[in-house]
Amino acid sequence: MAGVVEALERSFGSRSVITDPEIISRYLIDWTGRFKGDALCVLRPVNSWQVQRALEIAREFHTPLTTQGGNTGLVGGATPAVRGIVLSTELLKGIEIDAELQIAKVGAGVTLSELNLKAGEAGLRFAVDLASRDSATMGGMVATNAGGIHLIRYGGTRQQLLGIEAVLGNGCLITRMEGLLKDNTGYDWPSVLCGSEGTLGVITSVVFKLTPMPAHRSVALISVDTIGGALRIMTDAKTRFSQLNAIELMSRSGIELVQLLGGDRWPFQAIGAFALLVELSGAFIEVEELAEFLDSHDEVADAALANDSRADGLWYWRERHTVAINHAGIPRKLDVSLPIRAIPAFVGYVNELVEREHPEVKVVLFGHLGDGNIHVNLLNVDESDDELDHEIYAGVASYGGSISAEHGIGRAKVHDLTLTRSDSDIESMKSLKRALDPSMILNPGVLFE
Ligand code: 2HG
Ligand code: ZN
Repeated sequence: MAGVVEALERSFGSRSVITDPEIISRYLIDWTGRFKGDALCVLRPVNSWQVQRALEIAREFHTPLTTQGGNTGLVGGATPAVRGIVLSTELLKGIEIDAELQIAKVGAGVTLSELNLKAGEAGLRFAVDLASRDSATMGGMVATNAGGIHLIRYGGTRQQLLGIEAVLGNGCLITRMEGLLKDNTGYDWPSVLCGSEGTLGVITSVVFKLTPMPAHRSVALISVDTIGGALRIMTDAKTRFSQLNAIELMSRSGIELVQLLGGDRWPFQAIGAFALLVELSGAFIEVEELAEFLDSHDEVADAALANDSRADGLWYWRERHTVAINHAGIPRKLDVSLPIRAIPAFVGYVNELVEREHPEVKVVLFGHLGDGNIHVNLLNVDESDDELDHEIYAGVASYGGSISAEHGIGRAKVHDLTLTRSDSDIESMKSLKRALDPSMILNPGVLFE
């Protein structure tokens, strides 16, 4: 590894290669504060040629290279597990909107908000949305196949992806930036790289489908006493409303933490065991139908409705969860998905397990109920104690779920991958890794042990 920083400086100039410990410290810790790392330097390339050259140097000096976008991933996938180079995509900017084709070509370092600001000028938007929109980058969203709050309607990031430019670990620059809606010419690199968590290559640009910006939005915040009741409201809403955009779940412990932030006031007298947030959006406003639906539903304990720009006030309660949890401590984040029918049993399993074996642990359950994705957050867990995580993941596997719904495996879940992936499955993924990253320098410690 000796000499790698000097080699990078010779190629890129010393201003692009950051070694100042104070400046690089922010690249070495994840958003939750749980994952930490170290680096020889942070490199900020401005184009794909520079990325290619950086990988060449990393290979030559056998130096690990971890790619980092907005650093909002929650499984440690962008925090270096091994001391090497951190390649930040933050200068890979550039947004081209084609309003006629409704597509966008964007640099990997463009944030979701930046893309939406530009797409909005043409009356369009990117269909995937998430609370970290001001920091999350499009390259990172592709690398993790981010899901977000609109998945029930539009699918996740993979479903929006039409093209990619990336430098693979073997040094090859792959360019598929035509943005065609149909293109069956061999292995689909966009799909292969989407969700690969930086282990196969460095994504430099992407092409996405865009979707028309809805003219209206109606949102309901609903208090519910049981998780079974929440599921019944959801099933009925799915059959009733064609403009359904999101069905999100919260529970009392999370709402209480958001309340501690001291912002808005909870709109109901008491905080019920669970709350749902339902959003409809599209060309016409459906607030009366929504009100009538909620009035007539037995499971609704309380409900508040808001339209258009006022809807953000209700979203506040859902979107502040991650920040509120971070305020309370360093959380364990178990992002899992389950067959929707199994959710009540799973919620019961988690609560009973914690009460029985780890009463000191605070459980915060929330997530994207509409697609079966529950974010199990655990507070007050000893740093070195992974037992509870494993038991919950084992429960997820026994209910036929997945140990990662939308955040990826990162460093957090490498030991649990075998719960839901067979040996031959993992071995085949490793063969792909060896073929595309033969020097094994990309994101070591991520995805595989
Ligand atoms: C969300 O849905 C994100 O808000 C973050 O996926 C989830 O903080 C979490 O556990
Ligand atoms: Zn989520």
